[in-house]
Amino acid sequence: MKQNTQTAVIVIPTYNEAGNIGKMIDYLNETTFPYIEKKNEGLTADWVMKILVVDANSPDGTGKIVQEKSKKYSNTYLLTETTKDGLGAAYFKGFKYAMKELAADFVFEFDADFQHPPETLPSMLKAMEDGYDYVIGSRKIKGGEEPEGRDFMRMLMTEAGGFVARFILFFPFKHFWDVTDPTTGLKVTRVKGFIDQMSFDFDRLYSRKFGYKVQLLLETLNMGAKFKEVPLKFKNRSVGESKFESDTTTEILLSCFKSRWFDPFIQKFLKFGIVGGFGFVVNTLGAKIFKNIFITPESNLSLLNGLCNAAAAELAIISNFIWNNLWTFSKEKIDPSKLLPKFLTFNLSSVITGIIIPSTVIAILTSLFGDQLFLYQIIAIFGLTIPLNWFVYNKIIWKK
Ligand SMILES: Nc1nc2c(ncn2[C@@H]2O[C@H](COP(=O)(O)OP(=O)(O)OP(=O)(O)O)[C@@H](O)[C@H]2O)c(=O)[nH]1
Ligand SMILES: [Mg+2]
Repeated sequence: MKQNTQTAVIVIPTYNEAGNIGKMIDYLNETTFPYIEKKNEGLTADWVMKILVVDANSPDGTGKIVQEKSKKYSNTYLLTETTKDGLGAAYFKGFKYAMKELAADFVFEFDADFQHPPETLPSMLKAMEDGYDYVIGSRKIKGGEEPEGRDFMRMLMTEAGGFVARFILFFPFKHFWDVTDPTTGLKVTRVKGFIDQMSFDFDRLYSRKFGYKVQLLLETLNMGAKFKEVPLKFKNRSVGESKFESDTTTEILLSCFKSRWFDPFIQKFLKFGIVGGFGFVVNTLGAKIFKNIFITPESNLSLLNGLCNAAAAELAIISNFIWNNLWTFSKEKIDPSKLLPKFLTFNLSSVITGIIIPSTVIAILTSLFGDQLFLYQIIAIFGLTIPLNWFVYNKIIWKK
């Protein structure tokens, strides 16, 4: 029978966790891993489980304890940082090490302080066996929970913060609805195709602290990860001091905002919007300028207005085409040999999406609901022209 061996590395960052880390390493090695080895909970693979502690050179001797444990358990490793560099930085170092030195197929993000029950690990491994790429523990779905006795402010921060984070990161798209706990700390990610495709340069992190969680969440989902949430019964920290800082909430929300703002899709859409807005200016101003140039006392005004608008509209179409090609879709820039046919298609589609379809709809709306031209124009521009253009540009004109 073909053997199916998979390596999972549990990355545990620590700062002053001397009261927890020894117990955690013992518990994982003596209770959790043997349970996984016996293929409980429907597991089928031979899981090689490893622990990697990334210690921020803790003054309380956390590192010493891990070193002692690594003598006892050959699957337990210590990576010591020179200083406390932030949670995100610690995970970046840990992921790199797990991939290069420990042959990881999967990497876990896991807390030393027993807030993430080790009992959750088997169900996460099972999901990975089922083909998921990214499995996260959620406090918000059925079976998940927040610890008891949390003070009101912290509860409020988690609830409101979680919702706002979700909104900023994903609204109105699919993951706004299906990611219920965007700031959860417990995760496992597939290395092949995901972790091994990421840059672990710290400078690209919007936050080296807790905020890295939301940045990586968006990035991993953007990479097309098949993701699933499993219930997380979040506990109060077992012993030791909380490293939760008063600026953590702000820092997370800022990371959400930056992650979304610099998201390639959003950047593209913003540029598309700016180019379109500029096209609108070219159209209106252009018509005025042409009129001033060509008007004479003998002019037929209706003919003149129509012609000036047509010329200005064409100018706007040309401007839209040029700027979208050079800027919005710079990564999908059209090959010079195809420029003419693409431009003609663009022209035709602009007439259809910008004039024919909206004008027809405006006419229909008027006959149905009476004369409300301005309202119908707004509906037509935002409800039809913009989405249709976005679709045509992405799927036809600048299709990769
Ligand atoms: N290596 C490293 N570990 C860190 C750093 N900051 C926090 N940690 C550890 O990472 C774990 C998660 O940190 P946080 O979730 O930010 O804070 P926490 O202390 O668990 O907060 P509570 O949930 O209130 O207990 C903790 O167990 C810390 O020991 C850091 O800068 N470097
Ligand atoms: Mg904690």
